[in-house]
Amino acid sequence: MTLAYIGLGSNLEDPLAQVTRAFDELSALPDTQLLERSAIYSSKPVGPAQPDFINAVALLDTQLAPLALLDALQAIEQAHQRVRIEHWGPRTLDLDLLLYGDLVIAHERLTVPHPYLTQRSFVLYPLADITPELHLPDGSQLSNWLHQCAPDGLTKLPSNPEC
Ligand code: A4P
Ligand code: MG
Repeated sequence: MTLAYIGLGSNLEDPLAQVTRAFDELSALPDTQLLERSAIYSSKPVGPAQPDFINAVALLDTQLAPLALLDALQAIEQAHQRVRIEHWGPRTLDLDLLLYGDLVIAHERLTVPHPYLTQRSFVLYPLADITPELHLPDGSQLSNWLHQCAPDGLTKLPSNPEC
């Protein structure tokens, strides 16, 4: 079994519902357990002008190999009627494989750690909700990256927004 961190993002068609449903779908993946969910955040878009995002991170314990896990993540994106129009553009659901154990992967379909992991507050802060003491495969500490990345435009939502 391998610990894998997944970044969830949505900014179309009820983003909070998209991300909530995606957590359930991650927990139903074969040979995989959903161990932890971060808090849910609202974030200002990085990239082209578009609606604000909802972002979160999930921690999985999985027996799926990295490319099989990517296939499974893309199948979930497809089930959310994800349409790829514009790079970094708006989307109903984006699932990024952030970390897969301590592996470093440079495959034509898959780069791990995710290339922008250390630059994005909407990834770093939810990762720290789950594993504040996390180290990246190169030995660097999540907490050091966090201190270099201000949480600009990032808002933690109350755990039960209905309350
Ligand atoms: N791919 C390679 N490595 C990975 C990986 N580690 N995880 C490949 C997932 N996919 C990976 O992705 C394009 C291809 O990347 C996939 O076919 C896969 O084989 P995509 O999701 O179709 O395209 P994209 O999302 O437009 O591009 P990219 O580079 O993945 O963008 P990001 O990094 O996902 O950023 N602003 C806020 N506030 N919140 C967000 O969540 N997200 C993005 C998209 C931009 N701005 C944002 C947010
Ligand atoms: Mg992506």
